Amino acid sequence: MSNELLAQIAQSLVDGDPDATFDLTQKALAAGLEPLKIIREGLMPGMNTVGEFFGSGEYFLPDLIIAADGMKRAMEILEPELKARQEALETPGTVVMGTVKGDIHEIGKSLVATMLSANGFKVYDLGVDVPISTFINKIKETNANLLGLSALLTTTMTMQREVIKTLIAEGLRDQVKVMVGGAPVTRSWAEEIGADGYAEDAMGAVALAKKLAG
Ligand code: B1M
Repeated sequence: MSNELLAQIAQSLVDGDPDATFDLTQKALAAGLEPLKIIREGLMPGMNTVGEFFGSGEYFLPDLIIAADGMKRAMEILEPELKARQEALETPGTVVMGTVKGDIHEIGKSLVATMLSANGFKVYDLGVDVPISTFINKIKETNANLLGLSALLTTTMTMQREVIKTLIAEGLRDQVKVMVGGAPVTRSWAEEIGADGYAEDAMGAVALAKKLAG
């Protein structure tokens, strides 16, 4: 039953039916499925299939937009559930986070931000297409000890390096630990650009942030 529901959620994204994604997600929650399981085993596989179809030329931009709408609507009901499941924790740190300049992919970044705040971090989510100066100003303003940079495009990954270079130039590099992530980002890329860590997914980002916050 639960596997069937998760498969239906994935399929609803592939079919471009946001209403069905929303209804099925509600049904899955009502059936007692954990929100993280719904994301990992329903929504993510669906988005990955949509991405593959787009990559192979079978789907076009509107298909991506509709799928993203379905995922966002599902996240609207899952986010409060994710937060509600965490106990009140001592704040392990302050995170400034966003998707880098030139990149408007927001879903993964928002999921990471939600999971961090659900785990007690104070999170300043700057959104998408964030200029370097906005990251820098927010770090100065909030005295954040962590910076999260999301990039979903091979063409915008390089912005992560530019942000780190600017942190060094501004004398802020010792103040913040930098985490990077996003579909094309790898551990070796993180090392190459001098980031402090890489996480593959939102749970990995929480574990990494806890480690980096010391
Ligand atoms: Co875009 N897109 N897209 N897209 N899109 C990808 C990324 C792509 C892989 C699809 C493909 O071709 N197969 C491809 C990138 C190829 C590449 O460069 N390697 C691509 C492309 C090419 C494009 C455009 C250039 C298309 C065009 O215009 N011709 C364009 C670029 C726009 C821009 O940013 N300037 C574009 C546009 C869009 C939409 C706007 C239509 C839409 C986004 C809508 C939105 O976010 N509001 C969109 C979508 C939906 C996708 C796919 C299908 C799904 C992304 C997603 O939301 N996944 C995507 C294919 C794919 O990824 N399989 C694709 C679900 C989300 C929960 O996962 O974002 O990976 P993800 O986040 C994960 C991890 O990556 C990680 O944790 C998250 C949760 O587990 N993570 C972090 C993310 N950030 C992290 C930060 C961390 C740690 C972990 O620490 C700080």
